[in-house]
Amino acid sequence: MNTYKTYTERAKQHPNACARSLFELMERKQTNLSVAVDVTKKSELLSIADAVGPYVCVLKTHIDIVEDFDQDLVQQLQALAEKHDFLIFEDRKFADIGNTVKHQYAHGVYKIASWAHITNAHTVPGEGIIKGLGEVGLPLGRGLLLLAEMSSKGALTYGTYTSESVEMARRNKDFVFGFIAQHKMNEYDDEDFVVMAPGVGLDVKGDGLGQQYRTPHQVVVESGCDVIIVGRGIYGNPDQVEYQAKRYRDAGWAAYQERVRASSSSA
Ligand code: S5P
Repeated sequence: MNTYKTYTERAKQHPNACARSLFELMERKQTNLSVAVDVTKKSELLSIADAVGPYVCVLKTHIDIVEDFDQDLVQQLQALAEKHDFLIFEDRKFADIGNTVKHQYAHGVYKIASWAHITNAHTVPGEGIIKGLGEVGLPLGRGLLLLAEMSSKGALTYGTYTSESVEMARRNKDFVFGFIAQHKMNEYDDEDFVVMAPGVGLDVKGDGLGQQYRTPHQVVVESGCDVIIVGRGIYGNPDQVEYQAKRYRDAGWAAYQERVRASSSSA
């Protein structure tokens, strides 16, 4: 089945509150861009977040790489999320048993669940990881993405691993609203998983460390993903952060519009 609804239509029908807010936000701001801000200084993270804020639906963090992390960083990120109207996604890639991830999500230095609207998890430990994270995240209205496919060369996330990950999502739709993946994952007419795709670049094909890049057109039109995640393509050159954010926002949105047009003309 290759028909694509608009984000607005999907917002109206989606059973998961986190997915509904995301779709509404994407349509309101006309963006399907998520920026991955993988920098190690608090001031740099905040200044990039402020510069890209107007162009993104989701700001993705790796909070544990920030050398001068403190609670004020979290408060300032939350203030920027309010100011620019974006969701915060902590790319924690949880990967342990349910009881351990529960603590990693709620406690410790970062207290991720208290500020990140979205987080993600590997499915390698089995479904207990979703149950553990859900005990913390569900009461707070948070959403979880499962890593069903990775963008890096030689990743083991394919075949049965991917299809079993989708089955886990199907059994936990109250909390899991989608995937980090490289392709659309829906198989049935009544399912609507959000796919956020990393490994997106307009100028280069890789990074020498296994990352593989595709264009927004390949990701959104050809592979049916919903959100493009772009890191170094946007913040790599400090003088071009806003210019690149706008460029990727425009490319991602044009690809989405093309997909919707193609779908409605073939319907
Ligand atoms: O399969 C994956 C999953 C993720 S979440 N491949 C990825 O690259 N990521 C993340 O996306 C990665 O951790 C980084 O934060 C971002 C890609 O960054 P870029 O600089 O290569 O665009």
